[in-house]
Amino acid sequence: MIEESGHRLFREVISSHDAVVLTAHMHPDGDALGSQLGLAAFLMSQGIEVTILNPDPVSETLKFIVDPRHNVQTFDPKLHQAILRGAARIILLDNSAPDRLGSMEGAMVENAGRVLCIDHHPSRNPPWADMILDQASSATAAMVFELVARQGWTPDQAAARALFTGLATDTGFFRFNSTNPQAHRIAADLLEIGVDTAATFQAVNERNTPAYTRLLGEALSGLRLDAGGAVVSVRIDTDTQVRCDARGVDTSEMTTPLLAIDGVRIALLFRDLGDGDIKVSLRSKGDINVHALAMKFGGGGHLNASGIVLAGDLGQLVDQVVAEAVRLI
Ligand SMILES: [Mn+2]
Repeated sequence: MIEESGHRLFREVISSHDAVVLTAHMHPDGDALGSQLGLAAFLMSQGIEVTILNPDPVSETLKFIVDPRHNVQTFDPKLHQAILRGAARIILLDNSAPDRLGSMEGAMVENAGRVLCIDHHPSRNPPWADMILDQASSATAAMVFELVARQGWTPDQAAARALFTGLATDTGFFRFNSTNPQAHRIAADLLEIGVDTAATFQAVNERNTPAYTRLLGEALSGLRLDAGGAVVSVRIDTDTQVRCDARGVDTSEMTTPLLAIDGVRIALLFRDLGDGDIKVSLRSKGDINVHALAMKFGGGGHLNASGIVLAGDLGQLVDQVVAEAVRLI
């Protein structure tokens, strides 16, 4: 639940500015974009002009929540530096860490004195002037719903769909530990507005390409087990991605079938990004803290779901991260 001071701060911001810029973390996921679009719809309903500016473009999968009234732009220093400098208020959603802002990090830090951050991740001393933080919240979209509901606003269909997508994706469609009673209450409210849960699930999770599915098959068939079967890991090298014609696909959800193996408590997926970087997706069950594990390697995220992007050799990194994971069992 958002504290009273958070609601007051939010009211103050919306009543004192007639134009705001909204932004979120790099590679905006369902919650970053969903909370942003839901908030944008509310702000626009209050006569506030909204500019949405993100470090990276909207992914193909999430385009279904972008309705035509929103112009979601990708940050280009030449075009947008001046917009950030001139903005009376910048609202940063679903992230408080400057180093998760990608190409916008410098410009955002420079303007930190006018940033309001709304987020549910653990934070590390962020530089922003104002913050509404609630680690107990399932999603930033849930926080936005709470904030706008307090202002007496009922989301319209498109805003409800965007907020539901944020809430549903961050909770793994209400399966993850982060799911709480409030998440279900908000979901119920959004369903009453007319959100189609089956269509949302299909739009998010059932649009895989044959290339993705081929890559999934290859990845799963090479699984490695450690710690007596409690740690499972797979690696996806560049050759495999080329062979499957699946370069650049998002593989983070491939951890789901790995975590579904009986006895597994930590699932790790290593993917060579082909540019010298290795991406590691970490998932865990129960109280096993893969966030702490990710932080050891410079990554971040949540207790049960985290990520690392690190330069290095795929084989070596697998050995290092698996060894640390085994120690958590
Ligand atoms: Mn989130």
